[in-house]
Amino acid sequence: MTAENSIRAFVALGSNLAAPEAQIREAFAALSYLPQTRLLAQSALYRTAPVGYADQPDFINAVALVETELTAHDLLQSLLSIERDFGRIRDFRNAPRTLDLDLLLYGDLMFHEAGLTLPHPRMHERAFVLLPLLEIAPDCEIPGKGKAADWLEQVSDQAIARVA
Ligand code: PH2
Ligand code: MG
Ligand code: MG
Repeated sequence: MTAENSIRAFVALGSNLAAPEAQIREAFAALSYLPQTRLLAQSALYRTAPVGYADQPDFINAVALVETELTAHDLLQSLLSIERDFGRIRDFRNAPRTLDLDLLLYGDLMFHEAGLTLPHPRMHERAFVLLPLLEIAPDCEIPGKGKAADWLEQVSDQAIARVA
């Protein structure tokens, strides 16, 4: 059942430590168990070269679409709590991680405060977000940025391959 006050939100998943493929598959399951939330779609897994801090292993990335009655803040807190359950240690910015769950879009909300910016401020610059996102939502619009598909060309230099 779809509640009247439900919102569709997209979540980016990433891992490059401790069996990343298994981390991402288990993270999809954890998202499906969130309260007041349904997992509507999950992308394939993608192997991606690190963007930014380069001296670390390749990542496995994916994107999930959920429908939720949680507020954006509560959803974010739930994602951070799943990261902790998966043993995430916050060493330094962009450090290797067992699991990173980033809230990309929460309906068409545009919002900014310390700790939460929507849409995610770097999502349109990252092939590891755009490709899995477009796989499950080809017509996706990024509020303030336009069609997600129109940003693909600008990330064509970033290495990414769908996991068989
Ligand atoms: N996450 C980052 C920085 N760089 N690169 C890849 N390939 N995948 C990621 O998930 C990723 C990254 C910050 O969260
Ligand atoms: Mg991230
Ligand atoms: Mg994060």
